Amino acid sequence: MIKSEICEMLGITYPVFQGGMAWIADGKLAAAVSNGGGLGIIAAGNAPGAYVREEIRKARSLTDKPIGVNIMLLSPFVEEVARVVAEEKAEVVTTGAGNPSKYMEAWKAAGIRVIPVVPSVAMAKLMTRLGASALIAEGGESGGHVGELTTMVLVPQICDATTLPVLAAGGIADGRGFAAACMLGACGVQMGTRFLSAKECTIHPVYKEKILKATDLCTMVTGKRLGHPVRSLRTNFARDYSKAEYGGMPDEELEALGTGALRLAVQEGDEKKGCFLSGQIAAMVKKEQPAGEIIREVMEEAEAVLGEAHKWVK
Ligand code: TUI
Repeated sequence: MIKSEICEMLGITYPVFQGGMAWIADGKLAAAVSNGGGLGIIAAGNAPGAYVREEIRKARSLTDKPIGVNIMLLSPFVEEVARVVAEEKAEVVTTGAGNPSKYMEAWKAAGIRVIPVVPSVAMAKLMTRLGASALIAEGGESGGHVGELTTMVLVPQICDATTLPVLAAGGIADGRGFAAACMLGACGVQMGTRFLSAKECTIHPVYKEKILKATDLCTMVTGKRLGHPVRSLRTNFARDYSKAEYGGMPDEELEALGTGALRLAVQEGDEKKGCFLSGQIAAMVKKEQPAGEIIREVMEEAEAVLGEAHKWVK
């Protein structure tokens, strides 16, 4: 059985986090992942504090295992959500899309483990100095907001820059990816796209179907011009957005085009106006299954792959 320092630190069975996907990762999905032995993470996204509190309580009613909350630092509600997680005493806070420095003292004082996503060595060093418990090194293969570097390049550099445990994210959806992450120095992984296929993941059936039918070149990055590059499925909407982006549409109009697009994908399965966030690994997500089964399958395959690793040494 694969165990690592992050399991002991957090009291989880497997070193697998479920990504904090906005509009998607609710209390139900997070509880299913935590019950499956990983760390389930509720996404605050752009939602107000009251929503986050409700989802934490929902998760608590479904599991007695540790749970996390992901705070998207560009959210207009970031201040109140930061207070809610401290009040509700989530075991873990992960952060994305920015620098969480100003909240860290309060979270740590509330006994919360802070595990930021870091897209660069400089951010890894800063977070280490400020008392993060671990780091998530997320490469640009991931869905949603993406940094510059790939997982292959980012993970070993982050591992060299910190003494903290590092989880790898971006482009990981099976045991081979898990094993590769370990070889790069990570002690666990975070997966988002793979959990889109979980039975307990309540995205619109159109969204789930699109993930299950995805092929290798099925994603693209839009939004670079406004400073927030986002990876999503290559739909007509994404293509049109990209054309508008490079065709000189004014910033305000472009912003309006993207507003609400994620909700339309997740809740309505809207193929015309929805933005279906997805990582590049979607093509390897093949069937719907319970979250606990996903975790077991990934860990079993990882064990087999890591067990065979000696074959390379003659
Ligand atoms: O955050 C994510 N993925 C996301 S957030 C999101 S919602 C959104 N919608 C529209 C525009 C922007 C966001 C959808 N998907 N992943 C974690 C992540 N964090 N990836 C990269 C980063 C990151 C980037 C810059 C973390 C820190 C950072 O710091 C920059 C600085 O110096 O402040």
